[in-house]
Amino acid sequence: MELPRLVVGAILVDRLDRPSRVLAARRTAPPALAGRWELPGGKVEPGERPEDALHRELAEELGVEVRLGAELLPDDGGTWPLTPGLVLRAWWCELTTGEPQAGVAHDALCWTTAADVADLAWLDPDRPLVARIAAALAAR
Ligand code: 9L3
Ligand code: MG
Repeated sequence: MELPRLVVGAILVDRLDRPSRVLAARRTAPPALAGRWELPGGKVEPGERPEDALHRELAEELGVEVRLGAELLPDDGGTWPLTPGLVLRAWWCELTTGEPQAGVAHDALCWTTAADVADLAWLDPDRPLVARIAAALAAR
């Protein structure tokens, strides 16, 4: 049994210390996922540190640099399930350089608040994270 492949995702907020908005990104591919919203990110390459992979993915997908904050951990302290062969880890982060631009991976970006973040058609496995994010945005 192979270890699941790691995917990293960004909880990109307007500011780490008092977040009120989080960035949602609408996928273009594959067809089964196109049109659904996600926390931007992607697969960690072999030998790559997860945090480095997240910086790389955000540069590639959105054209930005970020400062990483805390990891959003599930209640069991492990990873968030995606599909049988994939698990997700996600970090809070804020912009340090650039404004996010939709590139090839996404066809729309949206800054959402506690009031509307849950209304988007999120990827199913991102939904438990979105619930936690919405609570944090509401509690600021
Ligand atoms: N995935 C799910 N939620 C996310 C991300 C960034 C990715 N927040 C899933 C979608 C793909 C797989 O992980 O099946 C790899 O993502 P990518 O490399 O295609 O972005
Ligand atoms: Mg990606």
